[in-house]
Amino acid sequence: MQVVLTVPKLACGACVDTIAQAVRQLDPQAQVEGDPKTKQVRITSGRSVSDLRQALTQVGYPPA
Ligand SMILES: [Cu+2]
Repeated sequence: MQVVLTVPKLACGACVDTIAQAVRQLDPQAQVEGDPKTKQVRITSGRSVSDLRQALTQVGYPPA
């Protein structure tokens, strides 16, 4: 499943790394791409959208 979340606080590559680590704790095989310009994070994983949203919120990047 692929999901695109808008993350207003996504500002740089380090933010993307933090988000990617959080997602991989849920799903080690997840693919995570983030673009600080568009504030969009594209996640490919087997986890539900609500699990992913919660993981991002827990590390300080709540999706819009
Ligand atoms: Cu950053």
